[in-house]
Amino acid sequence: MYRLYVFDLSYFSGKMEGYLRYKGVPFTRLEPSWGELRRVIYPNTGWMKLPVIQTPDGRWLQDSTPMIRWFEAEHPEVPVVPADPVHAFLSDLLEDYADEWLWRPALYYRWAFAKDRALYRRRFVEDFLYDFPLPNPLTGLIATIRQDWTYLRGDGITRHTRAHVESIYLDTLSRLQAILSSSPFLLGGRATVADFGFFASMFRHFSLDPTPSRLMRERAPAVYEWVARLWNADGAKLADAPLSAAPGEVPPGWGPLLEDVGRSYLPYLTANAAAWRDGGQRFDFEVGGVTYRRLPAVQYRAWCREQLQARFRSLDADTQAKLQAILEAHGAWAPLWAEGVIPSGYDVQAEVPAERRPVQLTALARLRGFLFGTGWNRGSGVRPE
Ligand SMILES: N[C@@H](CCC(=O)N[C@@H](CS)C(=O)NCC(=O)O)C(=O)O
Repeated sequence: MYRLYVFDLSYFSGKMEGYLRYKGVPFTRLEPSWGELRRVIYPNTGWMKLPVIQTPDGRWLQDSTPMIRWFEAEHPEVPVVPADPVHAFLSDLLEDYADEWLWRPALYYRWAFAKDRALYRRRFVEDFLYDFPLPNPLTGLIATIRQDWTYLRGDGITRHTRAHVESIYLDTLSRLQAILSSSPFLLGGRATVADFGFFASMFRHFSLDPTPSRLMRERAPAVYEWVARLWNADGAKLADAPLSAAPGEVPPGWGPLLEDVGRSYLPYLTANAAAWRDGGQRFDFEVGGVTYRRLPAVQYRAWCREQLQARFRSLDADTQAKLQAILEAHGAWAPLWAEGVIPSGYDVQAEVPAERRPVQLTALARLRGFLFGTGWNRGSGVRPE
């Protein structure tokens, strides 16, 4: 049995659990406390982040996207990567976009509004911080301040940018509503990695947190329905369900999402990777008429960009030509290659990207982990030479 470590309220945990349920891969579900996160997950992976999977032979896996690729290779039945290479690349691109670009609005809606914040202050303590050695109300207060510092103020959210952050959620809702009003999943009758990418935020944050959930129910009932459909779907029963697009075609309704990717996400990924390469901890990024200031340079996201470029280059010439035409038509070609290839150094020590090795933690790392958890970058965040 695989051992899946999750937080019940977490974005990427919901994505991973939804994926394993859909695939029919059996797993034991574990919800670690803060103490277990420090004692078990941190030394074995170098990071205090979930989801994490321990394989039956004792290996540790981390990061939902490479974990899904790992499972696709180990359990090829019920594939969620489309067979057509054009669809496969586009769904990888949307998965990555949804994973990383909806994170900021998801954290914003959870922690910026009084009702949501009060609920999650309490849930954090009851779900996993119950063994933090302070009285619960104080623990909840510290956790709230930490989320605000790390993911709101620390991620460029101010009164100047909040309308833009909200527009990312609201625009995504209308794009998904348009697709899911006439299709069970994003590419027709079966789920793909693109569905699981959007599921991360749409399930555990937007459909459940009071403020964005109300917006979803009012504006995008088909998205609300899709969240439950995906959670309940048995992929094995959908193996022959038809897709909504012929090989090589852009699936219906994906155009506006690809335009968002080209307009906002890929330029962000490039700015992030360039800041990482140049040794900066923080960088400013302008998009949609606003400037996000002092965004953290995130090594994992430099790796995401590197992976998208590598995946494109691994395709045959005919597929590359088709994809280039599609990406150009949606303004996503030039931004994919701006500044060329920027090595991330993220998984240099790993044989497979998802696999983690035990690490020696210094006393300082242990103390920092105890007080604040771990930050955006895993371990020391080794930069490539
Ligand atoms: N790249 C990772 C991200 C994992 C992640 O950010 N997990 C969040 C919960 S959704 C976490 O554990 N956060 C703890 C923290 O904020 O330190 C993935 O795809 O799984």
